[in-house]
Amino acid sequence: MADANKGYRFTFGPWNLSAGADMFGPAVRKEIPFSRMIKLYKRLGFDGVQFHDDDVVPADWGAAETQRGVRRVKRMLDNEGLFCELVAPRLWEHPKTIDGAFTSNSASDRRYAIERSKRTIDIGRALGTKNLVLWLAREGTYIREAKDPVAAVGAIVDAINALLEYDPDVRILLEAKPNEPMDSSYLPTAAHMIGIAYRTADPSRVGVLIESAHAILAGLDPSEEMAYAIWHDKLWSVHLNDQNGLKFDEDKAFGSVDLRRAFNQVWVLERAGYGQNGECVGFDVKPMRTTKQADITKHLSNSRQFFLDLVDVVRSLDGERIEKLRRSRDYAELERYILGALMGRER
Ligand code: 3MF
Ligand code: MG
Repeated sequence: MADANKGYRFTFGPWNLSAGADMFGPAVRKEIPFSRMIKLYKRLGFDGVQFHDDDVVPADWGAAETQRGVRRVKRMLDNEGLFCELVAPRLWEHPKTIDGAFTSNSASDRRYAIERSKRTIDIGRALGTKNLVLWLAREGTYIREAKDPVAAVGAIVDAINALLEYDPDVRILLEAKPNEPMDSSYLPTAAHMIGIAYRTADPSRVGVLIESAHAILAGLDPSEEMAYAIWHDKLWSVHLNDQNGLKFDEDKAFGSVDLRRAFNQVWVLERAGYGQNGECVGFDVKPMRTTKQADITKHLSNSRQFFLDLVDVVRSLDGERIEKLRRSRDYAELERYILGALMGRER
């Protein structure tokens, strides 16, 4: 049977099915309980789930309760034939993370962040994944003088080392974002993160998850960042989505703003064999606030379908022809060929 996912494995986290609350207004749809949400994955063509620690069990639960709760979620995944791709400690909502997590000026708050990350590693292991994602949401400042930006880099490396030491099998995937919620984030791009990965206690266990919109917010082409990480063997997951210029983080459906830019990402991923070592194609997309309850999954199924359609386009291209155009330096003709293929008018 032909593989409907064309050799890729697709994932998303529960927050992708949000109820529509934003900075300016409350929820406009019903929250979908996880027990119902989990049934949607396979139906939508998805294979695995991404979790924040508190998507699995509340952050304030004690050890025994947590263990039981995690086992319950593992059983739910097993029953649906799903796997857990990654877990991420939500280090940006708790009162102890107001001033940042690993870079907070408060030593006891820094300790909280490390303990919470260790607990998240345990949750991940019980769910069958070694992948811990660190989105360093509040590691940054509203004003330069609030923290020492040089020491902050060291504090992040120290925290990563503490986690690498805590679990000799854990793999840490750093997710960069240049701003929001902070005015200015430490380690604003995937390339910054790859830089510090080499300075950790075990560089082979530190990589990145690249989100398209986060690269765009940094003024970069996501496919460029992905290619850079791939060269380092450090592109271990992605959050594909789209972003219309420099504004708030929109998490629009993949390919919905700039189809060429989406194609470039698929071109880079597909040609590099992304996914062949178990990497997943994750999406970080939000339904538009106007979306009705019944249409709540369309941004996800569309994102997956746009990705698969772009895979078809990449696979349909004539490699010989591209090589010839490269050799003759006829990039105008190469551009015509690619755009023609994207419009279904290949000539
Ligand atoms: C923030 C994000 C987050 C992270 C997620 C996992 C809602 O801009 O992109 O998604 O990806 O918290 O670290
Ligand atoms: Mg993300």
